[in-house]
Amino acid sequence: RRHTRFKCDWSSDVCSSDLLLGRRYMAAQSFSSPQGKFMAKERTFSIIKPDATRRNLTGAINAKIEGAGLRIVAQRRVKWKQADAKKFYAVHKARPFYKDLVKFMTSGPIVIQVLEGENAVAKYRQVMGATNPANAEAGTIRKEFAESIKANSVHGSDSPENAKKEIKMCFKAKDRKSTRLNSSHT
Ligand code: IDP
Ligand code: MG
Repeated sequence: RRHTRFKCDWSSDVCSSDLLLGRRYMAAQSFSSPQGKFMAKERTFSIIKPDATRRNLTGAINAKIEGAGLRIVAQRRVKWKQADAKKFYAVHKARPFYKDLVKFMTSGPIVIQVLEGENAVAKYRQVMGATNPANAEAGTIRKEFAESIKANSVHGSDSPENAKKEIKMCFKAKDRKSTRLNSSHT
């Protein structure tokens, strides 16, 4: 094996070897809450979309994420090429908004993230709010920040299975070559 294995404290901020080693560690990890309670840990994949980075809302959105008790364990600002967006949203290929969505997601920089916490997938969907900001609940990211049903500021995985796929798709290859995640920040 070419990668280094790092000693992992599951209550700590970042465990890079988890990301690097992939699925093996993704499933049944757990961590301690600040109160010392043993909790089931889950990860989800998040994107801060171009409409939000353009308006300098990365920090405001991250504050919502952290305020909900989710931990940002990986984060990178990137600009997607057409092929990246097409691949990521391939499930929506047949939908009438697909082309426009790909164009939007490549219109500016995005911030890709891995969020971790108890029930992270469902919790983040709740913090995001409904796809259409007009239908989103008060206090959600989309209600407060989204511009439209398309430019709705954030993406969040819709199931733990898709979270794993999306994290692998967006982080693995690049981060294997990177040392950026190779520290625990504790
Ligand atoms: P989600 O992001 O809430 O999971 P999806 O139905 O998975 O919503 O759609 C993916 C993304 O496609 C949305 O977040 C939004 O950016 C875009 N989208 C969804 N529905 C429409 C639409 O009716 N018109 C334009 N864009 C849409
Ligand atoms: Mg979706």
